[in-house]
Amino acid sequence: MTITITAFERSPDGGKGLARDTRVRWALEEVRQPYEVRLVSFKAMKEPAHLALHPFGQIPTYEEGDLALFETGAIVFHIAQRHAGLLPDGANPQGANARARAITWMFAALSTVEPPILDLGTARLLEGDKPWSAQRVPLVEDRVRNRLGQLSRHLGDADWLDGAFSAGDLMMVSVLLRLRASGLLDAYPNLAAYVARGEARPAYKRAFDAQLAVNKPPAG
Ligand code: GTB
Repeated sequence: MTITITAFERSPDGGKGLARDTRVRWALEEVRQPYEVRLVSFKAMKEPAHLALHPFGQIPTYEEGDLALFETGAIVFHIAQRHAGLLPDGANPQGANARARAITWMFAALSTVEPPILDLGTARLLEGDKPWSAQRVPLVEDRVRNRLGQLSRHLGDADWLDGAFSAGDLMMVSVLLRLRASGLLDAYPNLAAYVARGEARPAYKRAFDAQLAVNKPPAG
């Protein structure tokens, strides 16, 4: 069955991997599933046809036959459940536990690490002109540093969060990538190296290149 995802017709970052279709593309590339991309404008995202797929009028969405999904956590989890390569095989009790832990890291990325990172983006970009911004930004930065310190201590000198690369790492690296421009990751060399390891995966590179190609300015 054909898999179709949606992505920005024009991504605000010029297709440099920050829009969330990157993590879905990456997951599909890891499990070697071909997919099609329907590009949507900001206007089309708020129109009934797209709202029928995504009640919040956002990208990405995922369609496969009768199934339509939104939320990158649910989409990547679905891909990982359906295809081998992103979660440990849960057939035996040890594998089942490893699989549960990898899923735990997906949730940790989305519900514990991503929120302060998103807050920082909001504080810096959307609220930078508010009179209280100079007080708020350092507070949010401290919350991000707190999470990075905790994650850095857990990772130690391991390559991945829990044994082999999993959907948990895919999600965590995707979340941390959003911090690159802030410079906050630089204080945690093991996390910076972790993110670089994620980006060096051939599947990530294919996903990144495909997104960039969409956003390339026309020649001439
Ligand atoms: N929780 C949802 C998920 O994980 O799927 C969040 C989806 C989401 O935030 N989608 C954004 C969107 O559609 C695009 S990714 N926004 C349009 C809208 O809400 O109207 C967020 C994003 C966009 C662009 C950049 N960038 O260019 O730097 C970074 C992140």
